[in-house]
Amino acid sequence: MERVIVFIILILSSLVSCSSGKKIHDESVPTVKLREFLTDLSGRSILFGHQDDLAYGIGWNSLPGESDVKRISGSYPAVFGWDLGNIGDANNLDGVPFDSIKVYITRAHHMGGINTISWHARYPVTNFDAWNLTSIDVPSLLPGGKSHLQFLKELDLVAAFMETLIDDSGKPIPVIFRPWHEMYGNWFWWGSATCSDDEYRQLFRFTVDYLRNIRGLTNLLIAFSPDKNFDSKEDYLKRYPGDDVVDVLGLDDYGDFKQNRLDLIVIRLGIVADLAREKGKISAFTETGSDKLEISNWYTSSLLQVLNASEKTRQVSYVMVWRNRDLTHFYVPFAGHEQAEDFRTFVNDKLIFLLDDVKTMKQ
Ligand code: BMA
Repeated sequence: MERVIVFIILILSSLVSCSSGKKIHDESVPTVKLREFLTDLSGRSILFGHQDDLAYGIGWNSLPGESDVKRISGSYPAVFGWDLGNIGDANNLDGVPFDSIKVYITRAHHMGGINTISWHARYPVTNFDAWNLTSIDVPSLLPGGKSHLQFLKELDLVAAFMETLIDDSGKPIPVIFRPWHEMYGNWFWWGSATCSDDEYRQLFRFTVDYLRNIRGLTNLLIAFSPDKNFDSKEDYLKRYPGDDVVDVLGLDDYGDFKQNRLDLIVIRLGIVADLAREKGKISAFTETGSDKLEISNWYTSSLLQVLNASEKTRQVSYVMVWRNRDLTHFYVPFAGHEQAEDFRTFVNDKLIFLLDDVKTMKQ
């Protein structure tokens, strides 16, 4: 009897601490260490990341061990970005086989890296790509809507992919999932042109609820990553789906660099950092870059300047640049590129951490 009472008390007290929002340190939850690592890092160093880093680069594709960041700096990046666009096909929207993405994610995890996954989702009803705004009806995807089952099919594909991310000892690999990004812009079907704020929040909340509570995934930290179209905390939060479904507050910003408005990026990262601190969340510069490195010495003259601008910008836990597709679309310099040395200067800065720096905790 006594045992039963103790058991009941334990259950009740755990329910109380859950409902009061207290974070419980439970090592069996796959995301616990990742969350703690990123939180501890904040204000000390900023991890550097690269989209599709292990999959291909300038002049190579599917070469085991290769990485454009490693080629030019000697180390892999600390953060590895991947995308689930065209899930259900053999290859993702940028031609990377999903089976290979799983291998890369596992490899990156075993090397001590962090994986983040975006989703340039096709519209589930027409299968048109993420940028096609024809016949969009977001409420029809939500529970009770006429296309809800088609949306569930897509989410099931995402869940099935996430479920297969298992490390060599059989444990789920934690990843930062970043769905429905750049939602204040008007270029994606979940953006401002075709989806209201309220519909957006429902779409986001349903996605996370389904993956975590219906499909039971325990390995996802969820990132909310607006584009640059906000000027205040209130603007940033217009589509915020809620503290209970978001772990990482992000920013995707390319345009302010292009227009040489470093001041605006500093303000926007400051808003993200303030909100992250108030809410007890992680902040990240989830996507950025200068395509073809058209901005001279972009890494030290632009990116490092904004990251190092203030105590707030230094709170950012990682920064990730986009992919190196080919000579007409790349963000990390390759051997012989005139900004190769500038990139090395950037990564040698004590604020910036590549994978080797995480291992040695560079001073
Ligand atoms: C864009 C470009 C596209 C790509 C898309 C999704 O920024 O790189 O070529 O298909 O991202 O990765």
